[in-house]
Amino acid sequence: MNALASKTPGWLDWYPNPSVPAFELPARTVDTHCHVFGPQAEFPFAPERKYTPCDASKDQLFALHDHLGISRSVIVQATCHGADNSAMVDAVASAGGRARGIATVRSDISDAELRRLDAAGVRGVRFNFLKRLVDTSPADELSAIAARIAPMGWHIVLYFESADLPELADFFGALPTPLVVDHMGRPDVTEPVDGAQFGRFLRFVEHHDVWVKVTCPERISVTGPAALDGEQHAYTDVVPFARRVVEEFPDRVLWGTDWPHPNLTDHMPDDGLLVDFLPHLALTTEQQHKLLVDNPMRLYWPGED
Ligand code: 0GY
Repeated sequence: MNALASKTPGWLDWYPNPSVPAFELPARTVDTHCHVFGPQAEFPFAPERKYTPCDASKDQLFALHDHLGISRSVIVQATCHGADNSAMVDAVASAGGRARGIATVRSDISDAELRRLDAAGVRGVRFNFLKRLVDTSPADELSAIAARIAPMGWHIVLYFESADLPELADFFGALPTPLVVDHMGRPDVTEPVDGAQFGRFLRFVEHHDVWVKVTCPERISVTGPAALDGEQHAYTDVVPFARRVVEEFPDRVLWGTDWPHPNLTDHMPDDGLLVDFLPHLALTTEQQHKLLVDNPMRLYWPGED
């Protein structure tokens, strides 16, 4: 067997002993954005990957979910595995119907493989526009993939940065499936929440069939994990952005942990504290229930309780 690849220098491993959150998640909470990495010895990373992470296995993910009180998950193919969806599919299969998957596929994927992924619990593909993570496929290839998955009832998960929305919006708007946007479209939280950039994102959501993941305060924040004066919680600068999305689109927001938090460079969040961030962005019990249970169940387990 080949030697295992070393982690990218400076790689931050996931938080080993997360706290017990003070905020009690409602029963049937869904984590709609998490990943598995390897384990590398069993599921090697893709040669074209842009980073080599630590291992983050399905058992470690499910243990975290048990600890936090999360019932179901949506496991998003991580870019370090390229278009080899084996580790993600294996994790979904192990969850006994309580996980769904989001795959990365190339335009030459066969119909049989698409059907196999569907039967395994995959419900969408991810189109990633972050150059530090992937060499994005040409638009015509993405359109061809979209046309093939639309009849299967799948959706497209979009990962982009807010500054890139103007040039991507027409392409996104023409896609034939529901869209799910990662991490609120990565707003620049040093800009005003009422400013042009976030306004453009909110109008995009308003006018299209879009769901928004209100995720990754730890990735978006500039003020970081320390509580600021007058605020008893971390990631203070993200709150107005997340709250705005939850208030404007209560029926189209989703939440997730983003465990094992790839490519963070300055700190690794305590996943228990990420749960405790939730009541700052979804203020009412009704908003919380929609965000954590009703919305993800409708999208990923339609018709199921
Ligand atoms: C995230 C964010 C990142 C990475 C990936 O698949 C991935 O490699 O999604 C990132 O580096 O911003 O959503 O997990």
